[in-house]
Amino acid sequence: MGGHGNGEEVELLAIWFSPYVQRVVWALKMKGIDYEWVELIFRYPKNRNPSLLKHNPVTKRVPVLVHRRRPVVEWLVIVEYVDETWRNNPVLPSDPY
Ligand SMILES: N[C@@H](CCC(=O)N[C@@H](CS)C(=O)NCC(=O)O)C(=O)O
Repeated sequence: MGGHGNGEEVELLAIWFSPYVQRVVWALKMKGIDYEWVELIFRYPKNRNPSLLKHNPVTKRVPVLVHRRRPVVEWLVIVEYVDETWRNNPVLPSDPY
């Protein structure tokens, strides 16, 4: 079951140590979007997550944002997508402390 951004299903295919993934996490947080974190295992390349192969078969890299079952890839594209899709959501001020 995915998280819900404005009542819509949102999943983030991710690995915890990726700086590219973290940039997307910040964008989603700043827009107040709920999402499901889908942690992938990259240790065994031949056994990649089927969800990743399905949603990003060309580069097979994360982050991949899956919104309404449609994938968006490349972190900068995803950040733009989040900004434009939830345009009416205020950007939450970040607290540095
Ligand atoms: N150009 C991609 C880079 C993403 C990327 O390199 N992700 C790494 C994790 S930091 C990855 O998925 N590596 C898996 C692999 O190369 O097999 C973006 O902008 O999102």
